[in-house]
Amino acid sequence: MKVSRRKFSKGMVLAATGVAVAGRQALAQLKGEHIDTTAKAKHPVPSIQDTETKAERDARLHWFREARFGMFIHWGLYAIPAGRWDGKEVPSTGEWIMNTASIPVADYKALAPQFNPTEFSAERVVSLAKTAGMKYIVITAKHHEGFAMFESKADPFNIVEATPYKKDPIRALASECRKQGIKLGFYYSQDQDWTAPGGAAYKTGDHKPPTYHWDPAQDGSFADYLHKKCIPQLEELLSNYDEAPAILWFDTPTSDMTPELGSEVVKVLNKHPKLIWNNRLGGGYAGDTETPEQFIPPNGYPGKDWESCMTMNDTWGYKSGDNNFKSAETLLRNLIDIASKGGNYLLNIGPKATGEVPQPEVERLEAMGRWLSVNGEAIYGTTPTLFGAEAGEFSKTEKEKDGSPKFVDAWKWRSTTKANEIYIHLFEWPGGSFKLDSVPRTVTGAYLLADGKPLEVKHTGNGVEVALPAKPLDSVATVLVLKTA
Ligand code: H79
Repeated sequence: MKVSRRKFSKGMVLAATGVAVAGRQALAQLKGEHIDTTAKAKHPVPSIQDTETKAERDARLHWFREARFGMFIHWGLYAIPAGRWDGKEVPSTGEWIMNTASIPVADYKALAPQFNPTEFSAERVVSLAKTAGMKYIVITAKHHEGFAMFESKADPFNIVEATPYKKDPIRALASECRKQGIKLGFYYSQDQDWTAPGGAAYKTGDHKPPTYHWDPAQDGSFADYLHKKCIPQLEELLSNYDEAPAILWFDTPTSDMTPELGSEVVKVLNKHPKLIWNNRLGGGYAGDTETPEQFIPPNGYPGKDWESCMTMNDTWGYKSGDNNFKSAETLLRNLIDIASKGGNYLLNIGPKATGEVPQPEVERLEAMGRWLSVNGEAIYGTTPTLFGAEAGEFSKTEKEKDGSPKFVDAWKWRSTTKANEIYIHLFEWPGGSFKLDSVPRTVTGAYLLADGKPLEVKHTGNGVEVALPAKPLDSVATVLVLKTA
């Protein structure tokens, strides 16, 4: 079946207006809303979040809170069609091509014998993440397409058994991450699986309820899929890679993941007390992290752990025709914005079917790394701004589609905090001096992080005025440090 732009648009509208209930739930989650905060009482098996103390949770999440910047990797068979099917551009993100173009299971599975990523180098990918200043990596072990990018005894549709490559890139990454001292997490699509009988499909779009499958080969029992493929593969991922995974990153829960079935997964997760897992398991489990997708929440999620996952262009999985890349400046300002609100930035790369990382992605990560090598102190291990109004304000007139007031960002500066420092990330260079009307600490000195030269500080009532040199030291963001007591 071919996809027309008109049909696709209808799917988007349905999803955007949340017509299907499960779709609405999943979209709420993408918007970062907590699904059900009273979940604790409702799920049959308590999860670690239900049973641990605050001190235990703080210890478990310590590295994640310090990290601030991670690499998402979307890599699978979808990198082969790279956004094109039957000679046409398919108008969705690359990793959704099977669903959007309604590709039958057998045709999609026929991609596996063509997958031979001989240019993949775990050493280069991990080095790239390190150069960028990233502290962790999360890679798609299995996306909605159902193809395991790891060696699996539980299901033959995997990179070792079904491709000429025959190697396990997750194993190579795990050993390289250990060597280079960076954490590794696994994305695993636990609910949607478009090639396993019984696996779910997102309950929205052009396909027909109740299953939204497009090929009878997808039909079956979700519980069977969960017990025969999902849980055994999660067990493999949790036990075959030494200290990895530090994170399990679930996605797009549907109504198929009942509290009972979700609790079957949680029994497995509970055996790994250091594991961090996100809020997308389903079944009423809140998980550890809020996961705003493709946006930065205006005020973060005060008191919660969170991570904005975002693409550099408009796709997660590689799409040959997508060159709509954000500038390194925008990406860096996003990182700073997120850090100032207490979150992490999980920034995506989409390697090609050969295993190469697209050059525009490499260049942007290298530019971010150059800034972080000078200014990282103002990002890693920081806590949120002590101010707040600098991020922007809710409009009194403009509304979002759902009727809530629209947040209008301001991009003059952001702030992050440590015990004895307030960092001011200046995007716009103020002429002569930088003024703060009110500082909730005593400022004892000031300098620019990039050169360390002392700057004159005037105390003005509750505030300060810091004399600045004529020009910024970095055109993207120059960090002013206020030493505080
Ligand atoms: O893995 C990435 C996405 O593939 C995944 N989450 C991130 C991390 C994700 N799967 N589903 N969704 C996000 C939400 C679904 C959005 C949809 Fe659509 C809108 C489905 C149908 C309309 C986007 C546009 C996908 C197909 C067309």
